[in-house]
Amino acid sequence: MKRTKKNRSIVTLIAGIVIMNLVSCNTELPTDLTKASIIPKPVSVTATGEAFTIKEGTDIYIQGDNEELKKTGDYLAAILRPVTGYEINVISSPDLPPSGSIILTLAGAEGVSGQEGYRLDIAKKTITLSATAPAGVFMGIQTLRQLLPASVEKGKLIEEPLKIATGTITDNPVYSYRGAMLDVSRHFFEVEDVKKFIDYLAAYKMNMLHLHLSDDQGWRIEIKSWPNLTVHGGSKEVGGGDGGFYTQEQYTDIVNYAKDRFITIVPEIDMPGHTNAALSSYAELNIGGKATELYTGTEVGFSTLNTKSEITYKFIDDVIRELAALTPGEYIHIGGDESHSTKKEDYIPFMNRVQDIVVSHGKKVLAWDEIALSTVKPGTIAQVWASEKNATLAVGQGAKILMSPAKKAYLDMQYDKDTPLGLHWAGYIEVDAGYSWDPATYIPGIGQENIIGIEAPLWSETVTNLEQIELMVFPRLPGYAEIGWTPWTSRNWDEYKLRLANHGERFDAMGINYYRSKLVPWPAVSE
Ligand code: TNX
Repeated sequence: MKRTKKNRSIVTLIAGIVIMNLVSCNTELPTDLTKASIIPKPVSVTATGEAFTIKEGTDIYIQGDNEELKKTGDYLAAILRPVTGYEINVISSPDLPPSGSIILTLAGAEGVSGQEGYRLDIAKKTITLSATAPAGVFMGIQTLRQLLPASVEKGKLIEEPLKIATGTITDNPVYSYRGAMLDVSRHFFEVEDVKKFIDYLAAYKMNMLHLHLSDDQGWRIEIKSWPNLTVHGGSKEVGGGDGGFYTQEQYTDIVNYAKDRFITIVPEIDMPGHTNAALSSYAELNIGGKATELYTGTEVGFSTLNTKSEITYKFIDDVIRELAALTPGEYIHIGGDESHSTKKEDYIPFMNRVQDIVVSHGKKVLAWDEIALSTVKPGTIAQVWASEKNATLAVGQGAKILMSPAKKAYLDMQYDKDTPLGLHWAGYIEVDAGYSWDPATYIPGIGQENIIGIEAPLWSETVTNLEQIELMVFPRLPGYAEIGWTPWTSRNWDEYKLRLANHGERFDAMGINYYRSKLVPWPAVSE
């Protein structure tokens, strides 16, 4: 290239921009709120160009006489205390808080819609987080958390003062159901691992955790009236290793831990297929009256309850009664998938009757999309995983849909052919493919008005521990969270991937073993 005067001035301009960027990175003064990498992307962000500093004496003020709101204050204080070394008191008081405070309030949430919506006003002297319900305040706290440096996630003392860029965020989700599923049947995961999983969902504003509690390989929830389900049926897992199960006390502990994070547990008892663990535990549930062997392989579709025997319905009624009593959430999931060993003429009356049992215990039914072959009862939700035809049939019967199409949303699908774990029967799902689809146009004729939300299931045939869970879940989970929260018209992979890249440091700080997809421009610092 000829060294003209014009060229030289372009070079000088570029050099100037590079230096300016370097300077702004080094000083680490967050002053432009619109530049923050928030996932899911909020509805509206405006910046005012200054910063709020957390100082000695910064306290959290609770306005509104509400126990749950107070708990959100404790939750925020527990994040801030170890990293600041300050006291961070949580004070319930209607009085005007002093300068330097963080205020959590159920008043004045102007322009905020829904229970999970929130408004975050960050000024130089105060932060005010307002919502119409404690759930919204909790969601706003997750945003605030992402405005702090990634190192906060280590939970260790940070010497420099913590600063947050000033401005206003108003936000609310598109869908009311935003969740993931964990299959604890094929491989069993301890309570502590489930709690970690819950923390990951909470960080990205997901609000539902579906636990796949029974399958051919293991029964994982204590049922006091049928104790052999867990004693025998929970004793193994895929590969032949020891299984495990949750006692009712442990299950309640999980439910409460989730509830404190505004997450609802949806328990699944899969039937009439995927029932070998139960069939092996009680001979009377089998068609021939003979108990099966425990199964530790990964085939599907070979087991069925005896749909023609009354003892089967007594069994289901007992199980659902105990489970419903332990579950504050509105849904019980009854599976219904891949019942290849149940005749269609038996499947239909069975699913009809089991829906009635769930309703008789005061709960609504969730089931895989095959439920559409039966009479879908009012309030039943069909979870679409494979069949668009079933989805259309379900909507035709007035049902709402939960979107979990395997080709897009299955967390057990490999990213590519080199992924060391996972399956690929529904295809490979790289991070961009998992993100770039719209639930409301995925199936022709099924729009947003028919859909309650999105769920990303993690099946565990190949996944045996938390580290492996993390590899399949991250970094795809934040994308599913954003699909559920942010309008399709505000989403775009090329912009999202930059925000996601900045979360690499957060994953590192949280100790998450994530897949470093080549499609995401991870910053060099988190290498
Ligand atoms: C299909 S998805 C299944 C599960 C398997 C999964 C593996 C569904 C309702 N049934 O039994 O674990 O594929 O990806």
